[in-house]
Amino acid sequence: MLDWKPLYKQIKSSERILLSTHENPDGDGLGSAYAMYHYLNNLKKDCRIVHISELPSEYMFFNNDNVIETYDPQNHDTWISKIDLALIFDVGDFRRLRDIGEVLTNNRKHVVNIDHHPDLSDGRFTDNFINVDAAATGEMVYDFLKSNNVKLTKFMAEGIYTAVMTDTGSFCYSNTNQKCHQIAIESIDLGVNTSKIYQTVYENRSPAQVALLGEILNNLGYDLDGELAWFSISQEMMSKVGATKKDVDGFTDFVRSIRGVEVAIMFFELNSKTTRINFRSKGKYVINDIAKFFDGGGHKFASGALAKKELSEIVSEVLEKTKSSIISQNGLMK
Ligand SMILES: [Mn+2]
Repeated sequence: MLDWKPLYKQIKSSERILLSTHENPDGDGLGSAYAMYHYLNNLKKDCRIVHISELPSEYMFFNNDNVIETYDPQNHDTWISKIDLALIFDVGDFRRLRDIGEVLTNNRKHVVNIDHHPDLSDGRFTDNFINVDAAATGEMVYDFLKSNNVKLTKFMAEGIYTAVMTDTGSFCYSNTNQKCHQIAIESIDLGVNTSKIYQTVYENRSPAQVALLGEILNNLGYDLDGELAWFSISQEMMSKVGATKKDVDGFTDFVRSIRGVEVAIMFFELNSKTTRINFRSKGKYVINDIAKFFDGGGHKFASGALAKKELSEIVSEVLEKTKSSIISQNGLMK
């Protein structure tokens, strides 16, 4: 169990507090910040949620009261220069704060990292609250609030529930624990409309996204008797169907769901020199050390990396590395 007292003290002695998460935010980062915002708001703190990316359309329900802002230097730099504290959720890597991170560093701000990703020991965080056993950062926000005997409100529960739902694949992935279900129980008790959140987040696919899924399913690669499956998304495929960057979300999980597949890998060509790699494992093989080898990181069974290499080149390197890792892990199991 983490000792949350230092964070509580820090919050108590702070007036202006910034809340943020990583670029291309997901339900966990957004929901964690949202839940914490409502707690701080109840304490009458001058707090703002400012993200580097725009709020994705499926998370618009977090913004009914217009509390979520997209970073704009003219609008935010002066305010950020005066904050007492920044709380950063689920970021994985300080660099994923982009320009917000630069402003915080340049102003020597007290920046607290609250995260369930392993610590990358980036010295730019003043304090780290890390729990790699938490299914979601939202679970950690729940722990923090509970350890301070805070009575959850419906708003806080909405944020925490969304965080846990999205990071556990709707309470299905292997990281799902008892507390996730406890959070669901409390959220329903507080009147959170859980099926509405599910629909808004997941049943909201664009036709371009489905067309892109069709393309990748026609070009899946398999190896190691079907335990390994992978696919590539080129910029050409993207423009053919009119897809955008965020349309690829969830594809790796989908490919992992194929019978017999233990590890799924996505190669996503961001431009001619950069490829994003996503690794997903069903749990038989650990894959974050492979991501680490390519300068990335993440959880044991869900990780990623950003390679400064062109698509075709990195595909063969990663496949080779992954195959030898799976074979050696198999050897250890015997
Ligand atoms: Mn997360």
